[in-house]
Amino acid sequence: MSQYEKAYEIAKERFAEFGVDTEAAMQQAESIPVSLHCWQGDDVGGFESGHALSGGIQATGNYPGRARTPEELRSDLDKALSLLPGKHRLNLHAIYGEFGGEKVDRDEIGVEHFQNWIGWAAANKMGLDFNPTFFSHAKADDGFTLSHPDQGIRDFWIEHAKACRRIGAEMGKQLGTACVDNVWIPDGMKDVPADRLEPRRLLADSLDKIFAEELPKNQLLDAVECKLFGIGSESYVVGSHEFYMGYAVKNNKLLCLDAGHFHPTEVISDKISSELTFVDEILLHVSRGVRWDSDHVVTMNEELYAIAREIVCNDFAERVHIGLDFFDASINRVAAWVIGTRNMRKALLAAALEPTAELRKFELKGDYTSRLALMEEIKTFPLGAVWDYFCEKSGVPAGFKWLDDVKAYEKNVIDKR
Ligand code: RNT
Ligand code: ZN
Repeated sequence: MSQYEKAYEIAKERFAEFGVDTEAAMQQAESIPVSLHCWQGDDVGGFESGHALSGGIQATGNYPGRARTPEELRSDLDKALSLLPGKHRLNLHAIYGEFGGEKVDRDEIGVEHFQNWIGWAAANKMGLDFNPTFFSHAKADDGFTLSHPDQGIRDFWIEHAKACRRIGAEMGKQLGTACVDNVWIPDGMKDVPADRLEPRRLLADSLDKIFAEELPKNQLLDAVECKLFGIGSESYVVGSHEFYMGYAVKNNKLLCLDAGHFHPTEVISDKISSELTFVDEILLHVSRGVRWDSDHVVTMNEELYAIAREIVCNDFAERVHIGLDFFDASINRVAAWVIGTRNMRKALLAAALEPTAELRKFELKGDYTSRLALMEEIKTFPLGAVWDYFCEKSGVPAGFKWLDDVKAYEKNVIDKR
């Protein structure tokens, strides 16, 4: 019996005291897909040539060795995935197509540019998710895309988004699992606008055109992502929360909640049950904002636990699509993926280990004293012992040992770039 198994046997009894079945919890935590964002691997660079990252998002830091080619990115992802327990998907942006050195503009992309990714995903038994890229492009340089006053520019981006939906549907079809295609645009203003209405009217119209083509739900799910502000759009964002909430409810789209896209004291965990009262499904961009939408690596903080428990304890796993969204260029990028994704999975496990029935019993009786007491007690329950054993059982390193693997990979592969 390994030391992890020994510790697990004791932990199992602790949890059982409160009616929690640790085996069932591990199964549940294992089965919920987490979609890894490809863009942590190369600072949101992509494989088109020539345009710097724009759109008011920023990957700061200059840690050496970012992936420069699709092969390097897939190799880094393979390394990260070998250290992650549970089920995963991969979330691609349109700029990650393989264009064979040719200039293929955004309105011309097709599934052929993503066929290698589809092959890779199939080999890894993973689904793919997708995003049109409305930034890092000359036609987005003045800060407007789908809500641009110029119809020609709007039409260009509408064509891009339509192409992406078709690509997403084809990914879903080939892989046998619906692709979530998420629309996020940077449109907004640095300073107080004179007209808040017209860009929103234009955006709604562009979205209607994009979504006009019916595509099967078992191949493609459409999501829209709101934001409060970005760099250069501090005073006004066209696609605000209210805008997309309204759009999603009216048109039965998935609403995407990014943890960094609200006021700094506002949390997305509290929004999940509200949104799901009115829309069928939502997408999450689990991220960590530090003072602003800084997209720091996800850590095990209170909000991450809260997000996971809202999903697990309300039985929302089928209706909430979990995506990650962070990009840190100041640390080893593979390690960033591993830390953030292991944390997401660990939080799901913590949620599955929660004695929810017990807590709800106290709540219904109005015994808030016991509710608080138990909530505090479980914070120091032996989650770590179950997690280590869960990793060991899943065939990935338990505890801190995964870092040795990343360090070796850094030395043998990344440092040679
Ligand atoms: C930007 C949004 C968006 C991006 C990715 C790269 O604020 O969060 O989701 O991070 O599309
Ligand atoms: Zn996001």
